[in-house]
Amino acid sequence: MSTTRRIVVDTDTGIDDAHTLLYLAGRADAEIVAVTSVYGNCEEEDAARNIGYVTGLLGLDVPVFRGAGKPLESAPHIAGYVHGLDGLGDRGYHRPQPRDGGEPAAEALVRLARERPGELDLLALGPLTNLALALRIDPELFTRYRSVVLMGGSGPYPPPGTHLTVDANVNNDPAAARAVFSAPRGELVMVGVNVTSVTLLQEHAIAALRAAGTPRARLASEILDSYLDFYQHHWGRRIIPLHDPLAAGVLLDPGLVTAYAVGPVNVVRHGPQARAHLMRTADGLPPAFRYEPAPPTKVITAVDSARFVADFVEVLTRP
Ligand SMILES: [Ca+2]
Repeated sequence: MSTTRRIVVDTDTGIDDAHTLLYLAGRADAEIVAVTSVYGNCEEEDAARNIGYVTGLLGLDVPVFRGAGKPLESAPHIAGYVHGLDGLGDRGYHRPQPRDGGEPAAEALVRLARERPGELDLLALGPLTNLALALRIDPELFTRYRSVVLMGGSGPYPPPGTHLTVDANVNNDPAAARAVFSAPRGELVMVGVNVTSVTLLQEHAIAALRAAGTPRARLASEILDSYLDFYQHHWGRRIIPLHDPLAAGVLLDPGLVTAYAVGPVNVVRHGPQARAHLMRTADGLPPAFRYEPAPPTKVITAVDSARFVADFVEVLTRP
């Protein structure tokens, strides 16, 4: 049996999404079957252009299906101050529209899974709008994927006193996230900011990317500047979290996961911000309030960050 994971990537192609496509393309055990675009880090049109730009640089002939331009129930909030207005750090790249796959992203997500049941993995790296729209067409959609792995959510409730990080993917479209976390599934894996924001590409790793000179490493480091400008205000250092790449790493190598919990995930509001939490405290207990029942999600609570970051740098700097 082949150990290659055949992956459909749903992406709001900003900087860490581009890093993820570069990483997947460099892994011998991954095949990108199709890519669907969604607004989020940038406008949907820019996400599609960025998918075309990155796959073109890699020489990949992958169908691209255009997806949602806004959340289910509200206007999009585009974080141009994080990823640049164009999603790739405003480097002025020539980014023609990729050839259109010929059907909307939601329909493509359904068709691909029905054509190859149990064979494909779905990796969701943006707001969950396309997935929610696909679930309206086929409520059993997730059961047709080998697994669904998403970058999003915030893990269990954190220990009291912990700084709360908001995850843009859930916060951008809480209604879509609600639909996703309540849908029937085979395996749904949540790789949330509780683990991605502590999986850091530090100064020496960024220097290694800049020094490598390979096309993959060059693009990966060129687009970092606006991201570093933003994140330096978090830690006082020019380092970044590998949000989306870690989700790809967990999909390809579940051995990276050193701890996880399984249970219902609800989308909850803290003031203006929405978060997806496992309905468990940091001690593994149910929360003190009533919550909605939901099918079990595998919620990652710890990973071997050092091993993942080393692999990420190795793959991107390989000649
Ligand atoms: Ca993303």
